[in-house]
Amino acid sequence: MTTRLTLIQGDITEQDVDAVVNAANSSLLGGGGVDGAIHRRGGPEILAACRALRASHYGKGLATGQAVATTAGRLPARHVIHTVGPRWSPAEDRSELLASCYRESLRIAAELDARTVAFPAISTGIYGWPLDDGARIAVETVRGAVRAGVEEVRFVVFDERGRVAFAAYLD
Ligand code: AR6
Repeated sequence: MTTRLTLIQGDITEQDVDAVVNAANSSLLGGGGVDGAIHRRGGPEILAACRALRASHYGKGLATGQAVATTAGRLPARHVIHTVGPRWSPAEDRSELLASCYRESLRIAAELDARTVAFPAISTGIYGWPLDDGARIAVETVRGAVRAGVEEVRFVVFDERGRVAFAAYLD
């Protein structure tokens, strides 16, 4: 079975998929951008689940490049997979950490038997990663890491710039 890679311009919180990936930070306790939108729209159940993770296995928070799942609360999705992208650095190549976010999130999606997974353009907002490079890493990594059972990986971009950046690698 082949995994379809699709592209949608819109709001990731509105996606009717099995799992939505959150561009979180290591605290797991919320923030701006995608993270803020997911917690606002998903409601307090997600934050409660994140607090429980911090109180158990993730006392020091979630490391960059790793991923962990919680309930999706009131979102249309069933699961939120929180992953921590690297901040862009002009001095250091952190591409492998960004690729790891996509790989680890897909691994967890497969563990959850998710057939449809929506990804934002991790690190390309508040964390400052150049959009074009972020799109390239996203698409190349997902192509190389498709998992049995995952039928669709949907890249959800906020604006036209994002759409153009991802379309260049998906065509
Ligand atoms: N739906 C789809 N894409 C969105 C949405 C949305 N609702 N909102 C923003 N984007 P960002 P990061 C796009 O900043 O760079 C938070 O404070 C946005 O245009 O959400 O990984 C966390 O807590 C950009 O292209 O994530 C962390 O501290 C992309 O999603 C930090 O920000 C990612 O932007 C993570 O920063």
